[in-house]
Amino acid sequence: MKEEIMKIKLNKNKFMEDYIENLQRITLKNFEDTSDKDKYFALCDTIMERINQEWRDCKNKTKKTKKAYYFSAEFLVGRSLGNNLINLGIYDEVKELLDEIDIDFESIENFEDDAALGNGGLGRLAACFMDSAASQKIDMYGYGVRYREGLFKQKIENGFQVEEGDHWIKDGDGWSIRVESDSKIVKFRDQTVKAVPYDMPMLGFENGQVNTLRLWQSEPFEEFDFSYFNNFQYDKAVEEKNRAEDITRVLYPNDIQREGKVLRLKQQYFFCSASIQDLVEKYKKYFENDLQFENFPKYHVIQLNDTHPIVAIPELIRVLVDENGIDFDRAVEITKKTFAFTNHTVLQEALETWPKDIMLEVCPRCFDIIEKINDKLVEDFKAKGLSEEAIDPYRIIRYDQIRMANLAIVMSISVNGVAKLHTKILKDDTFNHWYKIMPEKFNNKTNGITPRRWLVYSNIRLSNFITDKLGSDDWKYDLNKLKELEKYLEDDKVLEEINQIKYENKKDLARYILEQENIVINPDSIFDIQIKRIHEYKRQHLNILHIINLYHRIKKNPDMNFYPTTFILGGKAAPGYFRAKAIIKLANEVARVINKDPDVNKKLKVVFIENYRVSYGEKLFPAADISEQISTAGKEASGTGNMKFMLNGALTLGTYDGANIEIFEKAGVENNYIFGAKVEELNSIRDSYSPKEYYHKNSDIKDAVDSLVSGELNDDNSYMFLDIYNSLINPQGGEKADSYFLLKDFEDYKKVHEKINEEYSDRKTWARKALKNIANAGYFSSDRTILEYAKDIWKI
Ligand code: GPQ
Repeated sequence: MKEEIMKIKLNKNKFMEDYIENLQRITLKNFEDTSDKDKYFALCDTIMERINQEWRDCKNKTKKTKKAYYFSAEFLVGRSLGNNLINLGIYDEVKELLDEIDIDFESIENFEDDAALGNGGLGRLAACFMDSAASQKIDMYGYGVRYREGLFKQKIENGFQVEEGDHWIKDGDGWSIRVESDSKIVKFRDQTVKAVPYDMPMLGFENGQVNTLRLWQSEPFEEFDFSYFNNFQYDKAVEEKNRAEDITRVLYPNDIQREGKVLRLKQQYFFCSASIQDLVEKYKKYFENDLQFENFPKYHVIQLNDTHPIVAIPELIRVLVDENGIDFDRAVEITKKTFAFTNHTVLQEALETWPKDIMLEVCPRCFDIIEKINDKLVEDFKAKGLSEEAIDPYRIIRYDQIRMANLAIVMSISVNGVAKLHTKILKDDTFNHWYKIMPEKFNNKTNGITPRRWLVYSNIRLSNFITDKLGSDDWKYDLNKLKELEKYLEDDKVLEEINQIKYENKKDLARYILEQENIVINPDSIFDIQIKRIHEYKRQHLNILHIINLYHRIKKNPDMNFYPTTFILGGKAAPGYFRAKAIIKLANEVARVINKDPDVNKKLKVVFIENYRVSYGEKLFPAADISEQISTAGKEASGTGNMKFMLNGALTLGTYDGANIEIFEKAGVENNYIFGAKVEELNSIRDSYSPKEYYHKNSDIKDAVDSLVSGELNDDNSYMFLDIYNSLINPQGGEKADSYFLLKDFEDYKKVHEKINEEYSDRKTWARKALKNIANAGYFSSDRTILEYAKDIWKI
């Protein structure tokens, strides 16, 4: 690996010359008069110029080899400046150069808005995969949507979440190239639009590889209808333009939950159609003299990131049949060899089904094609002697609903889950009927994260420490090398250094939180952090209920032995998810009450981070002592935040769920804090579970739950706290009480917190556990994950 390393050679004088020139060219101002924002954009330009040649070389590679195409409705890239400099190997040099002309790198970095083109884990995984594929020199193209508005910005007003728009490119986009000439026409039943690609370079880590993330933007097919304009019908003239632009105007802000809206299917069909046309067109050009569509799968594998891009399957068939004269059965055979499907959750509400009438409204030809596939499937099952009832779970269309996952499973070479337990549940339960008849398709690919963004860039102190201790930075290319850090497990000086690094990071975070949230926190306290989308299955309310009870206990017993702790929570709720918003209000209200109480606020602090996002995460992960991963067992497919914490030396406080289990396996259960019921136990008690029993038997549970309705906490008459209370022990309208088993796990959670609180004061033992986690985080590099996809599924 190391031989291939190719930092771009930085000609410092030329870089500065170009930079100043760019700055003046784009602003028409003298250097002294340019703003920080100008300086940021000029820096983007100067970097883009430097990667242009390698990017072109990578795009125009003439080798006829198989390539992977990652189709995803979400790519949660975050900021690119720092990461690109890191991957080019010129981060320190550029920082110094800027310093010489009195430009503070950090302040111009803050002018970059996060590219928040995703909701959470699924979108961030896609971004980590782009980094890793380029870093592993795997030819993988990302295909997605260029939303004008990314995920909403979260404001906290009086403790409530308020959503604001995120027009992330209003001042420009320093990292994309508009490739007008590659535009495609996308036809819907009622409208025709132009899909214009914006290409973002995806840089490999110091290896000269530049892959492409191609994001499509919807524009009117004809810019302006002058016939209306000339007739003084201005409104009508712009109407079509708006209707076209609507398609990629905004990212749907639901994590997990799907929304059966026409516009959402339009978005999906829009980017899938443009991408498929792009591939077929290039293929035809490439193999002009020897065009055989049978060979299409020899050169293409399309990985479907969950159900969102599945409509690409009928679209490929449509393009082959309708536009290239291929016979239907042949087109189906070609398509079946091209796609692979990743599932990211077992929660039923995420498995997309589209009503027939919506699909007919958006892309009627795709419905035809799906119907044909379904008819053939049903016919085959009947020929094998299956009863109507036995066929039901396999039907792609049932009761006029199109079950996208079933379509993907039938039409793919591979179906994978994202952590061992998750894949097991897919096989045993969610897709068991499929697994029984096609076991060979099912496989696991445990998720990973890119160590460049999540350690090299965001935790410079720890990164330098590792390089220093290992005597080289080879670990950045092969994260398994971190294992060698284990030789320091008994080295007191090194353990002390680890604590010192964490302490410095905590001081940085404390400063940042004071700036951003106006809350003072103590870097000598335990930093216990839960950051992720807000969802009942992730159980932020378990965390908060525990904090409430802890607060009461400290208040009652001020001399109680207790290591000061700062609980930090952050995350966005889907705008229409009332209970998730209630959880945010609860966190803020508990923070308000506790932080102003002089009896406890030396020992206990609670912070709800406003607008948690990738760039805020980069400051939080390095500063955590405890990583809260407390989902109901079986519900979190994998989790990836858990891996970011581990890599940065936090200990996991977690349930036996998702990739937590693999973290415990690698780093040792004794070096983490495990609690709660396992999935088998929950399955066995699901029907008999009575949360009320736990409530009545355990006074701490009762204390915490009652505080939701006692008047101690104020929800400003929103009835939000009552809603949470009801969900736990007084279910309304057919809902099941405490379906995420908070009360069942509460006591165990409380005990494990007590253990943490006690053990934290043994600083040396703690550092040893942290080191054990860091040293064993290598497996969770997305380099490993992407290599597994390439080898096992893509065969490239
Ligand atoms: N995930 Cl289906 C999302 O972030 N959004 C979704 O729509 C679906 C899944 C997450 C999942 O909840 C996490 O457990 C995974 O770690 C993550 O996908 C990446 O696989």
